[in-house]
Amino acid sequence: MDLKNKRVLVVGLGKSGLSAAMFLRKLGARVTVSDARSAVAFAKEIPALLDAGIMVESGGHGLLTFRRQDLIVVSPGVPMDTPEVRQVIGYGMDVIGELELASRFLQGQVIAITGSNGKTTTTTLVGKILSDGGLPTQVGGNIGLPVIDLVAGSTPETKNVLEVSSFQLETVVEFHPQIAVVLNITPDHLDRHGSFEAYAGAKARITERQTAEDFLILNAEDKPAQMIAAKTKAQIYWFSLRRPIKQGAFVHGESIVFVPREGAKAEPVMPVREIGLKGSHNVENVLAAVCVARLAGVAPEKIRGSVASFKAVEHRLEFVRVLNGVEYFNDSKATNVDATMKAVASFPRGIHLILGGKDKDSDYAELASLLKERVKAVYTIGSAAEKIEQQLSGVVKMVGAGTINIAVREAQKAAVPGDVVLLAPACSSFDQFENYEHRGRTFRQIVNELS
Ligand code: UMA
Repeated sequence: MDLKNKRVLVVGLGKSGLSAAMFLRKLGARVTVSDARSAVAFAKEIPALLDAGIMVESGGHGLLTFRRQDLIVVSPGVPMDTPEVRQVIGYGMDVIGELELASRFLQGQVIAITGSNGKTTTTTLVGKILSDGGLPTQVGGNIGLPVIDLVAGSTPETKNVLEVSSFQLETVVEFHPQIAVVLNITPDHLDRHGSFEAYAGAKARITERQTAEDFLILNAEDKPAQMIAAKTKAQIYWFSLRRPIKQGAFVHGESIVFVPREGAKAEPVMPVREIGLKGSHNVENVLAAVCVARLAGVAPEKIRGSVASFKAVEHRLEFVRVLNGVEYFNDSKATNVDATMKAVASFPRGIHLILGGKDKDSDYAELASLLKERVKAVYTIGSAAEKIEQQLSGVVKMVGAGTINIAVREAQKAAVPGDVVLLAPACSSFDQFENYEHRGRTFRQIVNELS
């Protein structure tokens, strides 16, 4: 892809946009970035962009800025139905995302991992197993490091382990992972995609360019994943918590086993009890990681050691502290209803649950039976509080806390030894925080200051 002297517009000046703009400029493109936020928000970035010869438009997207371009690169957070974007697509202009741009330059093997929940844990775990196994490995994508930033360090031998989101997959064209994983598909981001079908359709694009030489790893217990199986040309490896699998990984008695091809003997990999992560959803994440690692050539004994020494990723059911016999867990990354259900299901009872944030057209009533069974009280925060209180009224005790600070303090007052205080909010964080990491850090800090 020769971009020298080509006009390229980068839409959105977050992590992806900044990296994409600098990368494109190095390729000799004439780059403009456009962001809806005002210039004040970019006080740090603007001088470096101008020094690099990049034009900056802030405070909104000008329609004319979009018109005279050879290529438009949109950030994942910019919806494809943004009027300016929709209009240029209508004119037949090339509109791609940062993942697509990066994948045109990335060398080596691409291992792409998507799913509504478990992406970051599985991506981190796969990265660890492969690098412990001596393979040259890089990890990036939705996990927080734009894929563009992996290009410079990639060689034909590199294993690029990428967490990919529905937002990124929406704008792929040639993106072609040699190993793709779909962990699960449950409702999320319905405010952005419009319907569950559109969301699942975006996820399915992970396998669109795969051929019979490639591998697609799917969850045998997940119905939408089965629909993807019908569409792919890749060789399918299944994983299951509940049943034996002909080709893939499953739990057999107390152990994880892997069947390398249909008809072959199952290889023992490791006892389930050696997994140092909470919850059965994390066993699924390990099963998927085992499939990837075996397909990448890592020996079962090596996988066992890497998995056993793997600890929870920050903000994913992360243990914070125990105080007066009460355990505090930070699952700020539980940004949808399904993730919250998985977090709640990881503790038998006595849970004080902090719920709320920015709503994504979610249905919180789905939590009702699990909350009845295991949760002592819900503490609502953020702009979704009222909707949550309405949808779950009469199910469990509700405390309208408003902020995370009040929620933690109210939960501390009510909790008795043996209880758990759990931040698993089922919403995004953008109403009160910069992102879910900021929310998780705030929770941790408040908890660590409790006495
Ligand atoms: N913006 C516009 N116009 C718009 C919308 C947004 O200009 O119409 C601007 C905003 O003002 C802001 C910028 O776009 O300045 C933000 O861009 P972005 O939201 O794409 O954020 P990045 O910092 O580039 O981060 C993105 C991913 N964010 C999203 O998908 C929302 C990060 O995933 C990812 O880590 C990063 O790229 C690197 O790949 C975060 C996320 O929340 C963790 N992902 C969602 C999830 O996991 O549920 C999908």
